[in-house]
Amino acid sequence: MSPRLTGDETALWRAAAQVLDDNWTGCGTVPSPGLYPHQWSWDSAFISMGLARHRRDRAERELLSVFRGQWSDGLLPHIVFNSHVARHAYFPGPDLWRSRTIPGAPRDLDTSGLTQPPLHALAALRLHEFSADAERSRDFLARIYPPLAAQHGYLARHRDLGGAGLAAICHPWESGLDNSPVWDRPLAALDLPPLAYAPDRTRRNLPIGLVGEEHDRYVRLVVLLREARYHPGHLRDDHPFAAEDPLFNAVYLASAHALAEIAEITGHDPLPHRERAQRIHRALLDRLWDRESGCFRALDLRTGRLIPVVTAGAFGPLLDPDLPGPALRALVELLLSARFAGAAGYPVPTCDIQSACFDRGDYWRGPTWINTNWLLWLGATGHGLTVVADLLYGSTLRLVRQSGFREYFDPFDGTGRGSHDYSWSASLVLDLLG
Ligand code: 9WN
Repeated sequence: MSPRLTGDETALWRAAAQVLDDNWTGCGTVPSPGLYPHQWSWDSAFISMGLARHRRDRAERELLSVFRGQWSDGLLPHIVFNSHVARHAYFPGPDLWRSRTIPGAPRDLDTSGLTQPPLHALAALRLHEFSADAERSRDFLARIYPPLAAQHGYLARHRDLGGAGLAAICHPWESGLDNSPVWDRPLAALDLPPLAYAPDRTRRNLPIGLVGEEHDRYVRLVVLLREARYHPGHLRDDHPFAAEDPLFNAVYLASAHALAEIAEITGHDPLPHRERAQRIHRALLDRLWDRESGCFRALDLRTGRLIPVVTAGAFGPLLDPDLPGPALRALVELLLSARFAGAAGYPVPTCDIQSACFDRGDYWRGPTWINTNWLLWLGATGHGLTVVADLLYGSTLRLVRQSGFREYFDPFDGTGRGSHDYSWSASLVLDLLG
């Protein structure tokens, strides 16, 4: 804990640290005690950065343990299932994915067959930057470099479906922003045959908005992937959902830069990572920048069109250190406009407030989340946008002071929603407080 903290900040810091202690399972951290009882990939990356300020050894274990689930082709699954948790505690559990039947997937544990935004290299480098023991930290980087490089190799080899250097996602869950209105159209275009299972519409472990036909479509996409044995050829040629998302790719880009630095520190060749970062940078601008609306949008690879709705994902490329001035200025203008900053005093909501899809209470369709605001804060800080960064910093802390470490928040009055004691909300507050 930094000695510079005020009394009020110290109390907040302690409360956040307590959440992480309570959600620690012995080798990793659950996103939330009841709702998400396994280990999620990008959650662990966010969580490790808070742990770095609190329990350094756990921060490293958190990141390493998520890589236990990595497949031999480099795929880093978005869920690593805890075998001590009842199989029905979370749906979809291991029975939907059947990962152990797939050659190259781990034999000794169950995983999903999808990935999530590849934030891990960025997290690993941040752990190193805030380490008090440089030598030990270099050993950690040396250990985690090969799986990180394999993760990026997988994305470049098997997910560059558009051929320009971006990684495509094949399921809304891969975006991390599951029911974002961005995915409404591609999901609606999906054929939904009669279900082969009886959905439990009353399931308590599904967040609001995920119960119903939308969730059936999520499951349908998984069944298609599983039937194709998660084969890269299926993703390229047949899978009905394929999109290039600006937030996913901005995280990929920031992590590619981080990986180049890690390569240098650990005596590997940084050049391939730098070249990859350059390609992602170019492709983001060439393919996802929409000059007319002055922001980034997701590209539906199945229709070849940019998806019209503007969400918090549009600001993801603030994480690009080489973002050209005009694009940077346009993003800041949009961020501070009534469409995103209309919610006075609270951080950025997940959807354009003026869009017909906006819903202040529904998960990723409007509410404010700590992780997206932390990413924007990091991007703004990197560009020296101190006013924007300070706004995001102050309003994020205000939110958790008011409502605690909730999963998400009403963007107009800050009311907490979803699960309590949500790990990344706590962890990123530790990172902000420093
Ligand atoms: C599906 C764990 C995860 C986060 C995602 C968030 C939510 C899962 C769900 O919870 O997704 O992966 O059941 O809705 O959308 O970003 O990683 O916290």
